[in-house]
Amino acid sequence: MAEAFTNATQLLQPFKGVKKVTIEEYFTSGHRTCQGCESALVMKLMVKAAGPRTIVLGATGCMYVANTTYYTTPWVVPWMHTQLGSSGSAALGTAAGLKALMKKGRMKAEPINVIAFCGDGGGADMGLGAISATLTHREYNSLILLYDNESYANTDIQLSGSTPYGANTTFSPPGSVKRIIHSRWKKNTAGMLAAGHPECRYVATVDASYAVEMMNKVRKALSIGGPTFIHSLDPCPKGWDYDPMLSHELGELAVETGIFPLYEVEDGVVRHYGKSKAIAEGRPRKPVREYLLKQGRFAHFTEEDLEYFQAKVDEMWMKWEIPGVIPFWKEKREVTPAP
Ligand SMILES: Cc1ncc(C[n+]2csc(CCOP(=O)(O)OP(=O)(O)O)c2C)c(N)n1
Ligand code: SF4
Ligand SMILES: [Mg+2]
Repeated sequence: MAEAFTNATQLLQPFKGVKKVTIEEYFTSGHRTCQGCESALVMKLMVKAAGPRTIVLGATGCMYVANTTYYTTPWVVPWMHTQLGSSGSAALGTAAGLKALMKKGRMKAEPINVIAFCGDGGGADMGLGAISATLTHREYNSLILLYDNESYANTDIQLSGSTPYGANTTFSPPGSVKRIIHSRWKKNTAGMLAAGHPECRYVATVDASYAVEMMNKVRKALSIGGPTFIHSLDPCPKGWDYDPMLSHELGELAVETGIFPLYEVEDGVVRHYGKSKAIAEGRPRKPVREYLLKQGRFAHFTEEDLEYFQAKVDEMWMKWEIPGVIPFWKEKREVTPAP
């Protein structure tokens, strides 16, 4: 049976517009996420894009806990929980296990999608080493999707390495003596993983406000083979403190202000997408205040804080070696502020 073994992937063609998206759902009712939870939408779109021959592995966090409460679950495909920092290990182990079973003839040789998801706490912080290791193994096909709600949300909104500068979290409440408790800039997780993993053929950023683009990036990641990585920015009404009806709008504003660039790195080639492409080509960005001031977690910001945030985002687009993707610059360049 060894001859029957194949390392092929499913060839998932992109959806050509919203009307061509398949109607079958593999993440259905039965979850208990908050109203307006964008991460739940990301799960739904992710597995819709992948289709039924898929195994989903979920690290601890909201998308594990709220999706498997008291023997209920919205998952229609096979699903397994893994430890908070082990999305990478689960992806690699499952892909290797499937390969071994198929090679030995213990199961039918066919391409099965392996997707492991993690939150920003689990992926950008605790499980970064395991993700990095997985991205070095070209012989195993898997996708790791990091859903970034910018906090350890499930345990009541503690700050992570992905929390934006200045945000109010349970670990960084603004005080009367010190207003900005969290004074570190957010990690550049996708850029870091793309730049440092030559065996990984595909890294992308997504935002569920641009749903078809998001699903097509998932399909590309699963089709291309080897280990791949996607970073999704997910508005979280509870942690970001806004009316749930604003989730979609905030997802758009994160891109339109240039705070969250949409791009992919495929075999070393960087492509900006949609509004991020226009911004990279010189189109003006919306001021960051339009995004920040819609969220209670930035309600304590003064003009000075807004200016600092704006200057850092300006730097991403005006100074970085590859705008919005790879930092570092060779020489001093003037920064043109947003209008
Ligand atoms: C090793 C370990 N430390 C701490 C916890 C407690 N814990 C469970 S979920 C969670 C938050 C995870 O945050 P993130 O990965 O960002 O996912 P989110 O809850 O935001 O969806 C924490 C700290 C745990 N389960 N395991
Ligand atoms: S806390 Fe945020 S990420 Fe968690 S279920 Fe609620 S909206 Fe979703
Ligand atoms: Mg989180």
